[in-house]
Amino acid sequence: MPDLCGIQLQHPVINASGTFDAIAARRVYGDELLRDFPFSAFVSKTITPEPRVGNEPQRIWETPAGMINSIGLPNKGLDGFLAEDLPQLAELPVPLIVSVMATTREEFARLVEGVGDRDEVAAIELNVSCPNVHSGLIVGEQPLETAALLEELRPRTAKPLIVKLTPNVADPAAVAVAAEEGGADAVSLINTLKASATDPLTHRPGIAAGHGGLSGPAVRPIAVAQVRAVCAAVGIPAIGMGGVCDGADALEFLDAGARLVAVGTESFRDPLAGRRVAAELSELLPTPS
Ligand code: RRO
Repeated sequence: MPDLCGIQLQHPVINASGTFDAIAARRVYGDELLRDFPFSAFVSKTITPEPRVGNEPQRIWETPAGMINSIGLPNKGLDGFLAEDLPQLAELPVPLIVSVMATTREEFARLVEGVGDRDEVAAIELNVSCPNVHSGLIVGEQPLETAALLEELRPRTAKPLIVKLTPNVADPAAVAVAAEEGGADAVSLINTLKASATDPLTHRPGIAAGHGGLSGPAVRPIAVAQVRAVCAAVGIPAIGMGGVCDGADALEFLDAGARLVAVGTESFRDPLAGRRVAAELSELLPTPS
């Protein structure tokens, strides 16, 4: 059984934040979803201190072997999440990881303390890599900013802190090392790759925001390369993701050094993909003796 920062998991396949709405899925599949949950841990959609409506549509653009998104973090804010979503997510039969994002260290601290105080929460993912919020600095693009953020947050919770890394830098391993030195317990990668597309009918960007983040099978070789580089540079565990569609894809990430693998874009095509990927992966892994 894999272990992530002391959290025991039934198998190595979890979801990528923002790609599986467990509350909506429960409405569709009922308690059947809980009996055979697709993932061994659940990562929430990223929340921010205050509610956000997200970006103007068009928010998604299909590309060859992938898609570009610029959703822009729609969410209920910390108080809305704690009051409305957390009780429902706590009913899932797997550990809960809450993803948080803010634009200042103080706001990050408010999120980490607010979420970290709750027994229902097993770990916190710090999203320092969203490509779709125009707040100026993306913390995860700079090792020094990443280390400073971790040094601020580390003393504020005993819960494991996972840093979600951006692929949009020359040296993701340098950011991962900074996160580790700041006290992170794990890293997850990759978030989406900065991308754009032109609508052939309007000759304007297909995404209203002008650009967004690319995900899906198209990004997998880049993700595998970055996971390999990060795992060679840090001692903390990595959660690898980027275009995982089947068990063989998942194995690529484990072979690159990842402890766990996340399924993202594939869940939009097949909401139960996580379950299938986990089953296929277990066929490919050697049986423990
Ligand atoms: O909401 C989004 O637009 C979004 C987020 Br928070 C993220 O981390 N990565 C992404 O591709 N989209």
